[in-house]
Amino acid sequence: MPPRPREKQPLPSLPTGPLEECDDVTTDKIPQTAYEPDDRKVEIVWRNVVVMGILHLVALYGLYLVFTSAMLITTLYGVILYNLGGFGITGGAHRLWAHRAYKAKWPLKLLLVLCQTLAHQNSVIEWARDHRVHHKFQETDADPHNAKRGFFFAHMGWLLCKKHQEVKDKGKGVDMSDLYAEPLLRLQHKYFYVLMPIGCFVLPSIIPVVFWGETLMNAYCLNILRYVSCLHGTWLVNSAAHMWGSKPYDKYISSVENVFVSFFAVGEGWHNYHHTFPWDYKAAEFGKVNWTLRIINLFAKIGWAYELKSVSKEMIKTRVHRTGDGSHEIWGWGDKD
Ligand code: ST9
Ligand code: ZN
Ligand code: ZN
Repeated sequence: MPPRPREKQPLPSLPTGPLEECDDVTTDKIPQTAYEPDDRKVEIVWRNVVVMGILHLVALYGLYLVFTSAMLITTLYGVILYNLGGFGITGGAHRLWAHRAYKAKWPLKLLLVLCQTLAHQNSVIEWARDHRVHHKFQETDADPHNAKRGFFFAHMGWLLCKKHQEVKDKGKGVDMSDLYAEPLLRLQHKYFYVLMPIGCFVLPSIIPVVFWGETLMNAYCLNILRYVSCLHGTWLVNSAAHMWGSKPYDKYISSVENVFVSFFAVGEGWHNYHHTFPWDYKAAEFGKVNWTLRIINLFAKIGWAYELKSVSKEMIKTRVHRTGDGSHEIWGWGDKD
């Protein structure tokens, strides 16, 4: 007799609801899906593999040019663009729009959208949708970059294949109405494939040629290097900061505190804190290696950023004692922020 096909277990119902539920309640008790690894059929999107492959080759050549023929000012310009794009992701797509951790006046929103377009990690709306789904269903198949599927998948593999059906099914329940209500975000989303090529590739490559006489080849390749580096800086938060580091706030989740990631991710490596208290605009308990925090604070001084949400010391302390791994003393020692 042929073996009976394995019966699928019914999926447990996952919590759905408003963004406010993305707090310790959901991160603590997220149920696992009944999918077996066998059900995770990987449907590779070859277009993305080819595009990413070419981008990486050009970036490597750009790195070679940095040490051979590029002008120093072009390299410095690349570092500045890396940080500007990074701030568009951290201060804009992440803390402002995905988490609503603070409010911003329109000039800051405009600046953030421009910087986020420079970083090209999809439109703010698409970025924030994937990220809200990541928080809500972390480490399940509904998490777009589920770290349980290994370093490469969490880092960049998830962008090279079709999303798991669970991401789409469960993702539908995540409220995005607040972002669609913002005309600036709707505009960026609608015209993304016009704005992004100009903002991320054309203008950044032309500026060094026009303003300080760099060759187009050097300017173009160094800009691709800047773009690809910024992608990896961001992707490290999904991979390394879900694998290697301490868990002072919640030892039951995979995200960790990782200073190395924080350095490259403009302050977003304090990921155990962030998943425990996702509404905190600091995305960390302290101000160490948190460039994004410094910049938001500067904007708060001139009134462009306001209603900054945070977490009381008392709440952090209670949580550290309840679910921390005991490493809090090491990280918090001597910090006066
Ligand atoms: C990039 C993004 O790199 C990186 C994000 C990283 C996030 C990190 C977060 C960490 C914290 C913050 C740290 C910041 C640090 C910054 C440091 C800076 C130095 N919910 O997607 P499709 C449905 S992008 C609900 O095509 P496929 C929906 O109906 C890099 N529904 O799925 C959708 O239709 P529509 C450049 C969802 O076909 C439909 O499915 N960009 C959801 O499986 C189809 O959606 C690329 O490489 C959801 N979450 O294709 C492009 N998702 O949209 C990569 C989908 O019309 N993307 N649905 O509503 C792709 O090519 C494709 O998405 C795919 C999947 C091939 C990956
Ligand atoms: Zn995460
Ligand atoms: Zn987040």
